[in-house]
Amino acid sequence: MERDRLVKLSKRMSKALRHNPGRVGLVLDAAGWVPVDTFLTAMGISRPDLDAVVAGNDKQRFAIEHGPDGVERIRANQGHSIAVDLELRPQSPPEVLYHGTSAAVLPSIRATGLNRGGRHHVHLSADTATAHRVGARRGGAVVIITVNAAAMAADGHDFYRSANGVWLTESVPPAYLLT
Ligand code: HQG
Repeated sequence: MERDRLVKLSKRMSKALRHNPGRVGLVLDAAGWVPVDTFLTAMGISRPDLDAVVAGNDKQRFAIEHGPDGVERIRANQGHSIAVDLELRPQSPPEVLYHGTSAAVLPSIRATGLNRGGRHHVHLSADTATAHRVGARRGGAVVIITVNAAAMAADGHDFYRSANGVWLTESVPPAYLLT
C-alpha cells in the first residue's frame, strides 16, 4: 500500500536525520541540516517521494527550507540522539504538559522522574490525545503523566518547543509529577 511505503520511508529518513547519518554516508551540519540534493542521493529516493513524506507526515517530523546560502536543506524537527544544536529558544510552557508512557515504567518514573534516555530531551505533549498516542507505541497499558510545567519553569527549568509542537525539557524531577 502507498501509505505503508511512505511510512517506511519516513522511518528510514528519521534514522538518517536523527540517529545514524553516517550509515548512508551523510554528514549533518551543527544544526542537523543537510542539503536536499545530497540527502536524496544518499537515501536513493526521488523528490516526489520526499515531498510526499514531508507534506503528509502525521507529526511534521521534517523541515525543508532554504539556508542562508540559498541551498535547500532538510532536517528532523526533533527526536535526535546524535549531537545537534536545534537552536531552539527557551519558551514559557503551558501550566501543565503531558507524557504518555507504559504503565510498566511508572514506578521507575515516580522514583527518578522523567529521563531523556538516548534522546536530547524528555518529550512532552500539550494535549492528552497526543500523549496517549506516544504512550501507545510502547504496547500494554498506557498511562498519561501530568507534569507541573509552570512550577518547573518558575524554578528555572528551561522548556523548548520544536517546530512540530513537541515540548522539550532536559528532565522532569519527581516533585513535578502531578499524577
Ligand atoms: C521512558 C516519538 C523508566 C519514557 C513520540 C519513554 C515522541 C522512563 C521512554 C518522541 C523514565 C523513552 C519521544 C524512567 C522516561 N524510568 N522509563 N525514569 N523516564 N522513561 O521513545 O517520549 O515518532 O525516547 O516514558 O511521538 O516515548 O519518533 O521517548 O517511554 O514525540 O517522531 O523512556 O518519539 O516521535 O522513549 O517519545 P522515547 P518518548 P517520533
